[in-house]
Amino acid sequence: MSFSVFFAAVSITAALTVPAGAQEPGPDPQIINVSARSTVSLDGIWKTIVDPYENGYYNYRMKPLDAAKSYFADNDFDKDRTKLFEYNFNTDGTLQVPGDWNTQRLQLYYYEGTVWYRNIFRYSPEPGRRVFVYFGAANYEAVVGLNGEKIGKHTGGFTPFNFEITDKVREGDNSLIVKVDNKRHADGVPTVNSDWWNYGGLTRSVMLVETPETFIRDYFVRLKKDDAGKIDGWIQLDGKDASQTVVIGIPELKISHKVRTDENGYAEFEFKAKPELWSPENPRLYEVTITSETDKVADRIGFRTIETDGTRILLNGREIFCRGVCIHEEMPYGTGGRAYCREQDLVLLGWAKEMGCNFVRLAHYPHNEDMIRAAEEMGLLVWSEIPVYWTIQWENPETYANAESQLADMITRDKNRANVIIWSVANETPHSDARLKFLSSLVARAREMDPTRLVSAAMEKAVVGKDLLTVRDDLADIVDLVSFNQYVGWYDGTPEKCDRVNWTFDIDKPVFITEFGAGAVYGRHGDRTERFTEEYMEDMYERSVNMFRRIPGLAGTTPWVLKDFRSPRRQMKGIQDDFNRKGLVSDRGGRKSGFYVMQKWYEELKEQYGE
Ligand code: GCB
Repeated sequence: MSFSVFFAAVSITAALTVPAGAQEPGPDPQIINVSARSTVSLDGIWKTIVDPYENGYYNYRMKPLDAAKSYFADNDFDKDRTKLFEYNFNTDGTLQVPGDWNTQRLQLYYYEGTVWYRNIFRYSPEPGRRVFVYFGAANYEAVVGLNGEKIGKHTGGFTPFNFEITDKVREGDNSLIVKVDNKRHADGVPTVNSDWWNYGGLTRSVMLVETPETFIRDYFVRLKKDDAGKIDGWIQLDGKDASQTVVIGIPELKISHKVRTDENGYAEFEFKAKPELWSPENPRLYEVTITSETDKVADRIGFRTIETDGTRILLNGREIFCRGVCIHEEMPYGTGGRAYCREQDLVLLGWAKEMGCNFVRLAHYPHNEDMIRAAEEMGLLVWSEIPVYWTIQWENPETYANAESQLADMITRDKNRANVIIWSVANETPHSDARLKFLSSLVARAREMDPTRLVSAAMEKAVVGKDLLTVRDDLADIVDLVSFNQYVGWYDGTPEKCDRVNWTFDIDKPVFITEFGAGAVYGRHGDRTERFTEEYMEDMYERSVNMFRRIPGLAGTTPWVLKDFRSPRRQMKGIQDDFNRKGLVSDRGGRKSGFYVMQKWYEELKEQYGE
């Protein structure tokens, strides 16, 4: 790709700046649909050591320690008191996995650094069976070790990764140790500045995934682009018996289609089919089985088309209005904390449904897999995003590689979900040539991996005249939507401004407002002009809705944000208390005034456009 060429010139300098310790190998290619496989859960209580100076990883010259001298060795002072050890997993604290550490231990509330996790699990390896250790996510960087050996490292806080441990796992007790570090980095994705809590830890489930020697690692099954009478896609096997006959079965459609994989374990397929289409009013999923000579995996897959035509978004050929809301992956009730399971996801998505949504923008990073699957079953369309947020290092090849691998991991995991219709490559990024190059490359990569969906980004508004607004961004020419965040009535003036401004667009693409909103404390009342009251919020939402009625080509809105969420940027005591208060629902579940304004408007739009 042109971008890689562009970066090749600067990569030598970058190589010199790779931090010490980065020599561990990266993970193996992602195994998809793990919940349908033979797995052993490693969730539960893990022993931990908080290590702010990374004593367990670097020596006093800040050189990475040999595994035998590091905490990966899991030496136990209690076993031999003649040896010098200055750590002991047995006597330190514990943390629940999955779960962030910030909300589990008061001392770790603001902590950004390294925590070591240890899980001792019993196992019985079987000949002919491969074993992988799979992490749903670890924020932000994880170095994994097993039985005293370092296995590898993964960077990026919101995507799954797996390492093969077939040759390392042993009969009986095994010690799995993970160094998780959530320090923010200027060259990271996201970078040092963001408006959400940097929850650290093993934030999603950890498990062993067992497979046959040659197994079905990945597949893409979808309605063929531009030919809705066919299903096409591909299959990727992993293992030494690469060339096999594989059968794609969809019993309800009486389909049983055979293909032969090549010497790399890869096969493409295409066959005629007329499935009932997935849509918000009929979230129809089919049982799909993929059976090779050595493995079998089952999934539930929906089929639909998504495209744009001028300013319209067409789902299955019919114009839709995306009645959405933005969601952070945070627990629905109580003190905050990263959400990690279906039950929590169902509450959040239930609130969106109650508001009248057919769409959710999962901000600003890939959410857990259950969130997407639950939304798919409930008939909620999804915008899925990577944390290329605000001002990241556009000229840094390492940063680009990191962003691209997060994008690829997100697409790999969720590409078979019918409800995901938009991949988003960024949020509110400042214009420059380097940024345009960076984001265009991400867009190209997303389209290359998945030609069947829309690709976009949350852009920003521009002022082009007195009270005349638009989007002026070269990125808008490249992506499929003119999607942008705007805060007229909150950051930009007061609510009456919504009555005055007009919007104009010279690009013939659907207009999509990916954010607007106002802060309010649930139950706080006052005059309509008083900030942080429900009255102010209501006024702002009512006037915003009236403004939206005048926006030509508007095809979707996702107010910011479903629920109050924790952010260290929100410091005003008594009002914010470390929460961004733009939630339509409070941190404890109270519906605020804006919720009902949106509910009413979405009811109207439902009548106009249908579900
Ligand atoms: C934005 C950001 C979002 C913030 C929000 C706010 O534009 O995209 O992440 O939380 O504004 O509340 O300021």
